[in-house]
Amino acid sequence: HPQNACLVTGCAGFVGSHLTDALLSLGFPVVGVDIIPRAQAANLSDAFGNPAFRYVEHDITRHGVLKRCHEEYPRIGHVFHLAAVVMVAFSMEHPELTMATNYTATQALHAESREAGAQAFVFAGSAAEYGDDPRLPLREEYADPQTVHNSPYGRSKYLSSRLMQESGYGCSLRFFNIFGPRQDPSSPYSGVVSKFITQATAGDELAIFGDGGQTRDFIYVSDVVRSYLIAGGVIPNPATGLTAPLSGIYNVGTGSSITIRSLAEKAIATTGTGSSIRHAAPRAGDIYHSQADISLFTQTTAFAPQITFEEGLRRTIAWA
Ligand code: UD2
Repeated sequence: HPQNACLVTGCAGFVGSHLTDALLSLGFPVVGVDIIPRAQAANLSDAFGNPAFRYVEHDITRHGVLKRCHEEYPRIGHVFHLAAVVMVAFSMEHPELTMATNYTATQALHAESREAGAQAFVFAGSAAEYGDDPRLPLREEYADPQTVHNSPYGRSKYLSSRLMQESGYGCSLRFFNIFGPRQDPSSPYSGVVSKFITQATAGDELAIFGDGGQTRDFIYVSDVVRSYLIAGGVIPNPATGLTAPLSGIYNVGTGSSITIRSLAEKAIATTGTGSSIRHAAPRAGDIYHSQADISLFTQTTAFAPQITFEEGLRRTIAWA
């Protein structure tokens, strides 16, 4: 297998860079595609030290991504497509750019990968595909053509996941709330774990939007990476012992959730800085509860998250 290269789009991002590192350490040649200039790709500092890594600065809305990557490695067997407009609020102001990036470019890369005979195609889906569905825990079939999506982001991810389902080629992993080292805390829409850790470490106030009773299903990034490796057929599926790519749509989370209030308390207790908590207005468009039903992925792959929330929090704080 080491001759069969992997493609990771969005390789400079939070999850993409961890996935890139994992593939390289398994001995795979990796072509990474990202829109940001090489000099700004700080998350890839380990990857850049590995001669099996090739970086391609490319906007995925431009045609022929795979063709360009074939100039680096002619045999790409596993495509991991993570590049996207990731900020939900930004997607509200830029619906066309979001659709072009998250859907049209996915359609093109999916078709290109299939035609080129890549054995695996794994897409980064999202819990946002369920909109505000109150039926918890969320099951894959709940997202359907009648689902009202809260954002172009959610809509674009849903339409893309359907491409994998309808064609029978490739799979979509619908991730719930991912956290861990390298998640950027600096934007107003950054993930709550990275924001709370930054605030607690600095001894600043933590701002809970609303009453803090809202819940999320948080999954640590190394568990997410393992789900990609199994789904992409690069490590054996523990349920079957076979190294074979998946097709279809699967939720990936832990299957349990915690409140934002308890997250804030844990962040303060773990950093030990004695930050206080303040309540701010609820964030517009927020959903209240979110929790994955992961039984389909668990049955298919015997997947179980290995990192507890507390352990993930400690590791993220140690990195921050
Ligand atoms: C996550 C994803 C988003 C999309 C969505 C689908 C992240 C970073 N975002 O959004 O891309 O897939 O799920 O449902 O994973 N909060 C505070 N204080 C803060 C920041 C956040 O109280 O300083 C609250 C916020 O109001 C929300 C919760 O924490 O209730 C989680 O917020 P988030 O932005 O981390 O993630 P979420 O679930 O809105």
